Amino acid sequence: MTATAHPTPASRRQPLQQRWPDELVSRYRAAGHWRGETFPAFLRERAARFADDVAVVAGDTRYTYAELGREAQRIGAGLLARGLVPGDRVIVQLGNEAAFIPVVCGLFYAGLIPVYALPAHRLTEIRHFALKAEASAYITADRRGGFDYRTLARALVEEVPAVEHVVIAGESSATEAEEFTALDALDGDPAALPADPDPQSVAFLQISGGSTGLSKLIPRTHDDYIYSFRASNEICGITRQSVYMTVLPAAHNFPMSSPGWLGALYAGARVVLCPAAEPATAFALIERESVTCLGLVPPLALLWVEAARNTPHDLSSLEVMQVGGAKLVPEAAKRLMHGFPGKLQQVFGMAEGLVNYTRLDDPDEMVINTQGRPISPNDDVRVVDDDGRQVPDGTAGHLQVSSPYTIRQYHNDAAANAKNFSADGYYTTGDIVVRTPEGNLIVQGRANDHINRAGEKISAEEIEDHLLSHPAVFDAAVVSIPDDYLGERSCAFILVQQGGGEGKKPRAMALKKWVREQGLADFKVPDQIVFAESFETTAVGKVSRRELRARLRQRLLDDMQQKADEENA
Ligand code: AMP
Ligand code: DBH
Repeated sequence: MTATAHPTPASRRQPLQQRWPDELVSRYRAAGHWRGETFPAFLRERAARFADDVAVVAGDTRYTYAELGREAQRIGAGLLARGLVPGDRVIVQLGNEAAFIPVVCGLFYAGLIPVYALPAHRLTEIRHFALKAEASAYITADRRGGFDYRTLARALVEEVPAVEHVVIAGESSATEAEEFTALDALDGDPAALPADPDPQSVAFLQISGGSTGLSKLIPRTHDDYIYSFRASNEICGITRQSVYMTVLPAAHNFPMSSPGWLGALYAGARVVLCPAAEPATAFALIERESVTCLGLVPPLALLWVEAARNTPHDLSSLEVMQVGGAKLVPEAAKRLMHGFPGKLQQVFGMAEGLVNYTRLDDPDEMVINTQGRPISPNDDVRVVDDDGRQVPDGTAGHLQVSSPYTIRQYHNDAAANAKNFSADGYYTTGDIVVRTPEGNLIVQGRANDHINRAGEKISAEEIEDHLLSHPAVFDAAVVSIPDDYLGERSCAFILVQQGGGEGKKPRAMALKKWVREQGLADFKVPDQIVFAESFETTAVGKVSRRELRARLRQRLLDDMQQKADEENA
């Protein structure tokens, strides 16, 4: 392939790496956490060992382990036959559909590096992933949920020519098949698949919710990630007899690895992909497939528990109901604990690594009041004050962690690396937590300005930048506001331009439309817009964005409280 045909030759790309200090590598190996397993090796082994067992159920499609292996190898070998080479990065943007798992497994077999996008992402995000990861290919759907991903694909290849291959899953007409490659048309010789990779090499790039600016890319290795779901299986009781249902988007780290569909495949269990999160669809599937374990974000769990009261469906197969991604308050936890069959499990995790679980045999009080404790005896968790000094148990502080499955660096992002890792390599999660004497963590809030909207993380800074690009906006501050249903919603405070030709005050709807038109995931559009007269930055000296956001937020909360008091008076 010539340099012009491939604008970023493999040799000139940012290398993929994730390295732990030698001393830790020895420790993790000696402890049996890192066993030298790789994705292609374990997938091949399961395809042979559990050949006739059902591995994946998605809509009307069922793959046995042997069929999944064949389908994944066809896709992997087919991509190599089209000119991709091991090490190339491939953006995958698919929902909970039949193609998802074979595509991801196919990339593993081919030594290609998946970059996981969510179905909600739009051009702004996908372009960012393509540039940051230096991706060569994009695998997506035709039309899903009223959105045509082929229009996104066209815009992407136009703007990022290095993305030379677009593969479309789903029904493609003949003309489209010429423009893009149809997933079904991929074909190649499985004998051409490469030898297994180094277990310490990077297997894929996960994405972070993004606390500042756009999402960061998270390189995870074979050894570290496989350890995280193998150990999760034990904690969550996943065995060959389990049926794990993926309700949240399968590309999200929680349903992928905690223990997720990967944990389920590792155990030889059955994975059910739930195409929609509403109770009617999900409950019917739970009954039909006798689902034993699934994970939800708190607002969804609360919606389900209401619906479960008088559902005609039999949910009694449920053994473990996991809730995580955002804070579950004790009152809500109590409701869930008594509203579903099986055990409630709180899960506090992050795509960067560390995952905490309440254990299935923990006392109710602990399951209700804490977000669990780390997976591993080698999870070195510390809670520190603003100056980095450790605080005693029971005192709130910043959560930091060094662990056999927590990254030591983001991909291709020196600024984020400088900001999010301590001098001795600990990842600073951005969460404010209290540790109990038993070692459980209680999430109190967070140190950085992101909005956790029903588990979807939104960077205040990213949305402010988009609002500021509107000609009538002088300044913008985006904050989180408590919301009964979502946990948190986003609110944008706007200062409009005074005078001038373009100073006409825009309407809230127009600003929301503006943000949407920047080609962003819908969940990032501000839920609420408040026009402010001033930002009252009157205090001496410069007010930080953080402080400004905190003040505006407090002002709005005070107003809301006052209104509520007046109504009650
Ligand atoms: P990300 O880095 O995008 O994977 O998001 C991980 C973040 O989600 C964590 O650092 C927490 O802020 C938040 N989070 C995940 N699970 C929980 C939970 N159970 N309770 C509170 N916050 C959570
Ligand atoms: O929110 C998350 O990112 C998350 C929550 C629970 C996660 O990545 C996980 C479990 O693995």
